[in-house]
Amino acid sequence: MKVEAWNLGMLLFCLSTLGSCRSGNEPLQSRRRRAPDDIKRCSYTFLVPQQKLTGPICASATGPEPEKDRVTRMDISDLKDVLSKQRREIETLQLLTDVDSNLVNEMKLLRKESRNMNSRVTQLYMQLLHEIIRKRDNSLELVQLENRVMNVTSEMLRLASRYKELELRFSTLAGIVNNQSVLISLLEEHCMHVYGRHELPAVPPLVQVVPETIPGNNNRFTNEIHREHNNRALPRGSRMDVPPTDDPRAVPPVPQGTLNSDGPFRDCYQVWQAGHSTSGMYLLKADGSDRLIQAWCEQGLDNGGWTVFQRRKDGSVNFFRNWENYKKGFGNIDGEHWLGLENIYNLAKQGDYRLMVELEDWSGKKVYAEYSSFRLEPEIEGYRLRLGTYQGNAGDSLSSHNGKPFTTLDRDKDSFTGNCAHFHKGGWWYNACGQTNLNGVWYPGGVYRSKFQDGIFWAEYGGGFYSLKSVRMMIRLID
Ligand SMILES: [Ca+2]
Repeated sequence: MKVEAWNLGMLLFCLSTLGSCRSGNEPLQSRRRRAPDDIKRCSYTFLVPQQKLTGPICASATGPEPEKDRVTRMDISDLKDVLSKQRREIETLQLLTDVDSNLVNEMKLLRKESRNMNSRVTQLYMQLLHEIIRKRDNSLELVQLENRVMNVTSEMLRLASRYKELELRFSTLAGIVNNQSVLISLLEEHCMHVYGRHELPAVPPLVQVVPETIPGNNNRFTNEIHREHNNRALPRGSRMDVPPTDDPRAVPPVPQGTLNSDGPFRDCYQVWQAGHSTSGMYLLKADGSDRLIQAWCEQGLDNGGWTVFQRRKDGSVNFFRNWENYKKGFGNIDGEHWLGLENIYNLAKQGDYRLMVELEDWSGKKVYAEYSSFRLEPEIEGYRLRLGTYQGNAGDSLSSHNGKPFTTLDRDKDSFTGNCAHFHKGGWWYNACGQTNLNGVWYPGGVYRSKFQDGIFWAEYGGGFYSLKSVRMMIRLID
């Protein structure tokens, strides 16, 4: 029996009985040939086909044929070979797969690294950008600085040129002032001849009409030039606009700042000893006086303890006043003021005092004149001035006034034939008339133009026609 192809699950059933053995697929001729030998035998043969066998498989009722068995084994062997080969291929593929997996991991790592590198590159780029911007800003600042330096330089040059112009104008005007003084004298002499008058009102001699040295080289203007450039009005108390005053409202000095609640003290030295180291207004009551007064104590100068009795600083107070005003005092304690002759007399008679005169010119420079002792005689003696010896850097312009009584507009006690207070526009211890008056007219700008020397002048420092910017007179008990 020969089968060309086998299907899975196919079963060949051969049944042999007496006289017959049949198979559905057996050829009829074969059956006929075997009939006499197999008549009393019956056998069953089951053939189970193997999967995927391509070659022919033969079966026989007489047992397996040796040739056919060998073919089957070879096939099996072949199949095993094929299987083995396929297994190797699978293993190879497995290896390749592993390799691929490793490659994939490496690729992932590389991608991650690449991302990190990108991030780093971005960061570096930002840093670079920032650096470029910063350098550009620095360059701009440098350019601006250079521009400012150039502007300042050009401004300096402009000011230097302006200064030279002004110096030239000053020289011209100083010459005019001198010429006018001479001219005035000539005119007065001429008038005397023309009108047959042999006596003219006496005029006090002038001191240093135009000083050789003027304080503060930066302010060589006359007050007239100053007004011209600053469009300012005439100074207060000048001859033209302010007459002498005896305004009672300004008597005594009016306090405007904050008054220290402690006190009263006998003077600012006692204030200082009591531990008050701040300059300001304090209540004083001199020994032997029944009057309480307010005064400015200067605690920041030369160990403190200075009682200020006169101050000029801005022209805010008119000093062209009568005897009663000068006796009681006027002005504002924290500004321009005169403490009053009677108060100064009472304070200074309490002990041994020294006097400090502080002067400031229009360039801001301060100088001082100090006198080793200071006191006044009583009113009946006209508050005569008693001074000790001078020391300082302002020059001594006050010693020539030593021993002189006080003169005001309405009480002439000076050595001059006329009234010095009239010419100098303020009460003072005049001689005839003298080297200084710190109660004159406050002229802004320094050098001023006037027929008489009526500014705030100190002949030794600036001459008679230089009006100081600020002055103070103060006394302190000698330790
Ligand atoms: Ca006189």
